[in-house]
Amino acid sequence: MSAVNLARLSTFINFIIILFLINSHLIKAQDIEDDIDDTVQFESIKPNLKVAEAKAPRFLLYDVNPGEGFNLRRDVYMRIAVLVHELNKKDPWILVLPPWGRLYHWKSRDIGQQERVPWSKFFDLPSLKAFVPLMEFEEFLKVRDEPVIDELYYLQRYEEGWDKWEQKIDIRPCIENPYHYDPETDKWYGWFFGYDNDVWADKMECLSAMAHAGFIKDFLNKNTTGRAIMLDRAEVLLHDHFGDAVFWKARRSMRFAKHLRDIGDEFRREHLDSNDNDDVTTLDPDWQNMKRNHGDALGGPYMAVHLRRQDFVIVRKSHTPSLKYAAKQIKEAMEKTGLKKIFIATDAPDDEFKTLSKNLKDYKIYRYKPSKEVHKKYKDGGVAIIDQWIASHARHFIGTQESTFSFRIRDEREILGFDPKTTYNQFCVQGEKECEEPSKWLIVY
Ligand code: GFB
Repeated sequence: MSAVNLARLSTFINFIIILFLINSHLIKAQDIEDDIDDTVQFESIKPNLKVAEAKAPRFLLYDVNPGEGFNLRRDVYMRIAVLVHELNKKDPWILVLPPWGRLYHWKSRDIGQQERVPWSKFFDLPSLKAFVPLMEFEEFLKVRDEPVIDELYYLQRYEEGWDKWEQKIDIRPCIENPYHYDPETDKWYGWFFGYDNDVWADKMECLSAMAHAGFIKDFLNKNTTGRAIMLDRAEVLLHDHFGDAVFWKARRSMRFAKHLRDIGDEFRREHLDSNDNDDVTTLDPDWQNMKRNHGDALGGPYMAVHLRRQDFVIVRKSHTPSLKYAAKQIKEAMEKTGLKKIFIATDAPDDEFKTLSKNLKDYKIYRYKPSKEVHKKYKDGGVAIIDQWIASHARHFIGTQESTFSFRIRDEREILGFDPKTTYNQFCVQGEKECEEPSKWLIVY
């Protein structure tokens, strides 16, 4: 064989070895069902080459009390996302996003099913993934051999109550239990995000908890061995550090899906003379690079209010103003700011909206109403996000006391860089003694 051919042969053999190495490593990386302590080594090919100490990731699933609304659920997501972020400092864990569904406030009946809704319908997944490793539930089902959750823990309070708040968690008899055991199959069944009997748990226990989310880390690391662990009633766990830089990273990563932002932006342009250039609200493509100072954002030339009605009128009666009194407060703020247009985000039925509008005759009032097509495609959740997006870009904002829907608009405005004076305003109830500014949770980087 000539020297040239020998050199060619040697290059070819090297190429095959590299291909083999890359391929073995890729297969290993994809094989997330492998044993936890697998080590990827290639001693037989090249002595001393240790590619990685690969641990197969575990999965953390969670769910929330069925009665809770969309924005409270977003808050619980942040607690769990921070927990998974912390878990990943030691071992690889993947957060499995609970599909949206069965929400009490999603009442539209003519837009098809509002269950098993993936997060990508509402949020930008690459942005979420930049904070914590995660996947949709459907993806989780694909990577599992069987649709099984190895260990399910139903969080609950301590039945005996407590005198002193201290962090603790204990396996306890269930106070209530929405899951049922089938002795024939030896499996636990339940609602499971609308997947019902298509998914099951091998083991189910109740866990009394009085703790911040991070406190459960040790329990997960030491007391569980399954690959997929689910925490139901995750709202029982509190924020580790509400309002710190990690909290805000999790919050900043919750960017709304572009298709919803685009619809909101179009409404701003068409009806409210508002665009990012003039309003100084342009988003950096990557949230991790976006850092705004208070007062950087100007906002569109309109005032936005979030007026929560429906169940609030009954359960938060003492903090929910009458329509007439709400209109009076809007008028006062319009006079103060000199703005002429009002954007109203509300869950009020049409007749209440008419009453409110009658009391605001001197101003141009706007409410976002989706086309049938948009409503069907993006559901009640998508419409709520579009409302929040438009309200977040207003020059002045007034929210409803104690509504997490209003809280999320305020955080969005923090991210965009609004002056807190334009953000932390809320409706008062006539004669209410303690109606002050809402608590300020200013952004921290
Ligand atoms: O988001 P959320 O947890 O806020 O629940 P609160 C309120 C839901 O009502 C929203 C609809 O997710 C929407 O589906 N909604 C409210 C709105 N305001 C608007 C709006 O301006 N526009 C649109 N399109 N939809 C808590 C609940 O609600 O209120 C609790 O989380 C409980 O479960 C409590 O019901 C009384 O914090 O306001």
